[in-house]
Amino acid sequence: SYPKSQNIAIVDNIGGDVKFRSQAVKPQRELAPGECLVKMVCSGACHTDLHAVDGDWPIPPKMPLVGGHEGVGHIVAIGENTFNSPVKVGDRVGIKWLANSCLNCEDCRKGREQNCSKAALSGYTVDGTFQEYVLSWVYHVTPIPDKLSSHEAAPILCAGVTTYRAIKNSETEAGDFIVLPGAGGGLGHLAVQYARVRGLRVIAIDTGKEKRDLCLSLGAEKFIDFKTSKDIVAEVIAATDGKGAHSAVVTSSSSTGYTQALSYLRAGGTLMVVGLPPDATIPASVFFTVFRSQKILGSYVGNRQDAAEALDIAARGQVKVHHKVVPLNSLKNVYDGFKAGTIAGRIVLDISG
Ligand code: 8ID
Ligand code: ZN
Repeated sequence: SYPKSQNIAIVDNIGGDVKFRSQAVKPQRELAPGECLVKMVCSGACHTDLHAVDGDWPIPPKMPLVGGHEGVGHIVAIGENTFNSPVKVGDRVGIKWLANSCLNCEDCRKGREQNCSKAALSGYTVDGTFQEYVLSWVYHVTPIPDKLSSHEAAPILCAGVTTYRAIKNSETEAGDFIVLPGAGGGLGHLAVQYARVRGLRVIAIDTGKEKRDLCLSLGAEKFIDFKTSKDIVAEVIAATDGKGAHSAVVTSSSSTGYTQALSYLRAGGTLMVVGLPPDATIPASVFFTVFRSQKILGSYVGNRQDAAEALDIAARGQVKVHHKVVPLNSLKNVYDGFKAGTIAGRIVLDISG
């Protein structure tokens, strides 16, 4: 059993302030087959949550909106007549960006659940994890390995899964060079580590002493400060035996992170498009894309298998989330931190102890 009402963090309209109020929780008897209710312990805050509040992407979010898509909690109820549930009441599970999908269309069958036309997106098209009780779906919640604390697991559910998949698909091998613009942020600092797990040589790009120290401590072999560097392309080329990098995974939330990427990749190199700055384009020369055999690949979060793999690597201690824990009611300060670019690693919001 669980209470009839709960505390939520909600935004009423695009660009609006975060408000905290109480709202009814869906009663057990009203849960549809396949639905479950998860009592949140904590949730990471992703830059995407700020894009949603600002409404700066081409596809608008629902409003009013409870944001959040990196949550961990315990299942407190499952809809009656749920067929073959992979989880049970009491299980600790994660809620990621992809809250639900049909599992039967061509995209789902091919493992690209993210592209399902019926996908439900946490904290975007359905209410997300910045609340005490989240309505979710048993076939899509992510079991959390016992060895990981909830606070360490939460950011893996978006930042971890996304960078794990992007690096896995970056067409690189051990010993190759990978450039990571945005390396000091939430996605980026996990990208540094997932890249190291694969034996890649990391060139981190971001700004400021805190992010520099973080990236170098996580195993980047070079850090380039995008605010003070006079020539980012030349610095990357010099750091990569004069030939350029094999891949770049851009997790910068500003379009400038993409500007030089194709110029510092070597022939045959792969640009992984991950960061989602508003109104951004990737200007690529047709001639040089062909002449240098370069690839540009969009990479969108990850499927259930990517989530299991990314969590397993973290549970074995090979990737650690650098995080600060604050209460849910500091969400507005977190958004200010994203705007100012002052968050190194991730912030995890405590929802209930
Ligand atoms: O599935 C996806 N593709 C996906 C999943 C999750 C998040 C995409 N995202 C998107 C977010 O919507 C956001 O646009 O990835 C971007 C990064 O999310 P984040 O890691 O949560 O944001 P952050 O912690 O603010 O990190 C961004 C970093 O970029 C740096 C900033 O200093 C910050 O550390 N940065 C910027 I702004 N401009 C840069 C530049 N020109 C830069 N780093 C290098 N070069
Ligand atoms: Zn995210």
